[in-house]
Amino acid sequence: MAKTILITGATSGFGKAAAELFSSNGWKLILTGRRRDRLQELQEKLGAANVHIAVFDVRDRQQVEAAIQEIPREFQDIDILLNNAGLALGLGPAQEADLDEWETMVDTNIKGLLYMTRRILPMMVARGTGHVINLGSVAGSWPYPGGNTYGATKAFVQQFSRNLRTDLQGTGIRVTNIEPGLAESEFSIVRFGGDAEKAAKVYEGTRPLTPVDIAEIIYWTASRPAHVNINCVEVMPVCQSWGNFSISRDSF
Ligand code: NDP
Ligand code: 8X3
Repeated sequence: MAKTILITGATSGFGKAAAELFSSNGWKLILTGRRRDRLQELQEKLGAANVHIAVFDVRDRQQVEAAIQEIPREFQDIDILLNNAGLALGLGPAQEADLDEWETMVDTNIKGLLYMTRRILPMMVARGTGHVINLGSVAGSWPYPGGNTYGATKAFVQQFSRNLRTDLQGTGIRVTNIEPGLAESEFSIVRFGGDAEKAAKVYEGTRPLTPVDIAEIIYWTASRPAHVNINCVEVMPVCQSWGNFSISRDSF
């Protein structure tokens, strides 16, 4: 019988690439996001019989609840929850940051992920099978200037993923945190408030990870034998690594 994956943030980037890859491997899909037109387009492309779409904002508990309740019977046995919806806003120093942007990142990357996980987990535990795959980031482990709240939300995702594993001990449910570095998607366009030119500069002269690279890692993680849990995967493009400790001179 075909397995089912629920993907948050399937309208773009990693989520969309994962939808295409899992679909090509015979999976049934529940695709979510706020942009209905993109979800409909994807549903048409991948085949309506195997794709259920749900348009909602992960930050809204009521919308999450309603969307899960409306999942048709034939899609209700969810094998994978891919908590992918997320965003960074801004790259300025903390002392100049926009508090609304910080709140949006917390509400999406942390609270949205919590709403989804809390709602789906009991269904997995009842069935004795399931896999929660979260999208963390290298920013959850490594600081960089301007990473402030974004990185901190991903540090939450990292530790929440590990803590989930301890709570789920003995249930057979798997948990994985995928932690990518530089990857080209709509991520930087969103980060810079729609400024595509500024976003393009982030990737100029680099060979970043692609959404397909990440989708393949997600698929590999999910297709390990049932007794194997990949706790986390940290992945960067070859062109990226860490910087020096920075030291300011003639000041503090
Ligand atoms: P994209 O901007 O291309 O995709 C983000 C997805 O999240 C979209 O489908 C968007 O859908 C969805 N989303 C955002 N906010 C909400 C919301 N409030 N409710 C529902 N869906 C939402 O970025 P990526 O594919 O690159 O990012 C996917 C994940 O990977 C994110 O969690 C990101 O933090 C993480 N990541 C990205 C990296 C990168 O360099 N690209 C590296 C490491 C991690 P819609 O707007 O239609 O709602
Ligand atoms: C996205 C990667 O380095 O821009 O999580 O934070 S980074």
